[in-house]
Amino acid sequence: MTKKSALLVVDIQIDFCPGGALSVSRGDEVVPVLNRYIERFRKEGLPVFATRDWHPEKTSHFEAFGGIWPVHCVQGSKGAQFHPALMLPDDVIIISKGMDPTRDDYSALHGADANGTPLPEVLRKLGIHRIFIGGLTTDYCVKESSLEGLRQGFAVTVLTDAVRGVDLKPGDSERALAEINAAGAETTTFETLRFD
Ligand code: VGL
Ligand code: ZN
Repeated sequence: MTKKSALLVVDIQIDFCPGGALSVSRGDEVVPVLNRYIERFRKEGLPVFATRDWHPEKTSHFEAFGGIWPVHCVQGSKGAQFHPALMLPDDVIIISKGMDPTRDDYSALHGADANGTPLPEVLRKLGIHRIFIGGLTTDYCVKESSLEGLRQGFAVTVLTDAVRGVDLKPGDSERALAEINAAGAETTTFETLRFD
């Protein structure tokens, strides 16, 4: 049932790419790969979601206010913009997340669309049963969104050729992928991509 899958492109923003405020090593390498996925999903008539980390200036997520991160992806800032090479379709559904100044929260499933509708509700309304997840970062948003998606009853496939991690501790990304697998997610690369 090809009508029931969706693509979730996670946080392909300037601040997470080389030169950005919270730069992920080789983060920009996933952009052309994700562009291929986007094209493929659109060809199948499947919806494409793009999440963005979208923080207020003051949040407990940032070092200065008790968190672990440098200031990044502040709402409306240059660094919060999508990477200029990311080719989002006209009908992309943008999901903003990380807006609560009191919560250090990474899951895209806790984000909402432009109308404020939470992502899980948007997915259910569209009849989506499986989400394919790629983007940044493997050890935070990709991991938390995958685990939360599974907990909420969605099938999850991680696009292993289209993710990169922060790796604050060496091996964090590998451990994240192992954890996501153990929780019941599937994995694919572009070459082995199947809709079912
Ligand atoms: C993320 C680090 C800091 C993410 C967000 O979305 O993966 N990582 N803020
Ligand atoms: Zn953040």
